[in-house]
Amino acid sequence: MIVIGELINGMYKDVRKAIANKETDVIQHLAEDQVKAGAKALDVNTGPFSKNPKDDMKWLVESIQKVTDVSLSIDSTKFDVIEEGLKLTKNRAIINSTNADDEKMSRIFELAKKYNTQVIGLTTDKSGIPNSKEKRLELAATIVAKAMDYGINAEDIFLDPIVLPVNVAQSQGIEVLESIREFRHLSDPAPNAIVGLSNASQGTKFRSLVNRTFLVMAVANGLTAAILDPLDKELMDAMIAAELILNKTIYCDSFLDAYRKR
Ligand code: THG
Repeated sequence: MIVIGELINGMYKDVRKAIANKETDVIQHLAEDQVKAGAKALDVNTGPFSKNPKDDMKWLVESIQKVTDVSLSIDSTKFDVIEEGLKLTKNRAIINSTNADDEKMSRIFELAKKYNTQVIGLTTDKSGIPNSKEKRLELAATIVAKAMDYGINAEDIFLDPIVLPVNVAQSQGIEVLESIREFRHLSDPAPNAIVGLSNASQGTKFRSLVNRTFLVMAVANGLTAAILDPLDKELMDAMIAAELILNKTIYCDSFLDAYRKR
C-alpha cells in the first residue's frame, strides 16, 4: 500500500491558520510526523479558503521540501496552482487530480508529461459523481485510454472511485468497493486504485472506526494506495494486518514492531 498523508490540507483548521500566518514549523512538523508514521507521499492542498492558492502552494511545497524528500501529491482543481507546485517539486510528483472530462484530461496529462508525474484520476465528469459501479468503471476506462494516448503507463495512474460520507451516501460504499475490485482488469499491467479515505467518515461519530473498517475492506478488494491520516495508529495497524492476511507483506513475530520500529 502506498500511504499518502492527508494532513497538509487547508480543510484542517490548524493548517488553514498556519497557511494564513505562514507558520512554517507547523507545516514542517506535520510533514515529518506523517513520514515517520509511514507515509510514502504527502498530499498538499491549500484548502478552499485560500485567497492566494498559487502563492500558498509555493510556500507549502518549499516548506515541506526543507524537511523531507518524499513525493508530493499536488492537490488542486486549478491548473495554475498545480503547475506552481510541480515547478518546485524535487522528486517525482503526483497530480491530484484529473477527472474523465476530455478537456481536463488533456491539460492534466500535458502537465504530467511535461513534469514526468503520476496522476490521480477521479471517476467523475461534468455530470458529477456517479451512483453506480458501472458508470465509475466507464469513466475509469476513459481515463486509462486517454492516459495511454499520452504515453503514460497504467502503473502511473491512480483511479479514484470517490468515497462519499457513509452518513449521507450509505449506498455508495459497496459501489466504491466493487469498483476498486474491477479497476485492475482495465489494463495489463493494472492501474493503481486509490481512495481519499477520510471522506467516508465525515460527519459521523467514531470516525477512526469507520475509516479503518473501510480501509480493510478496500485493501481486501485490491486497493493499492490511500490518502489517509497516518498518525491514526489503529488505522495503520489495521492496514498492516490486512496486508499480512492477504500475503502482501512478509510475516515476522512482531510485524507491527518491525514495520514501525517502535
Ligand atoms: N480523493 C482525492 N483527493 C482528495 C480526496 C479524495 N483530497 C482531499 C480529500 N479527499 C482527502 N483528504 C481529507 C482531508 C481531511 C478530511 C477528509 C479528507 C477531513 N477533515 C476534517 C473534516 O472535514 O471534518 C477537518 C476538521 C478539522 O478542522 O480538524 O475529514 O477523495 N484524490
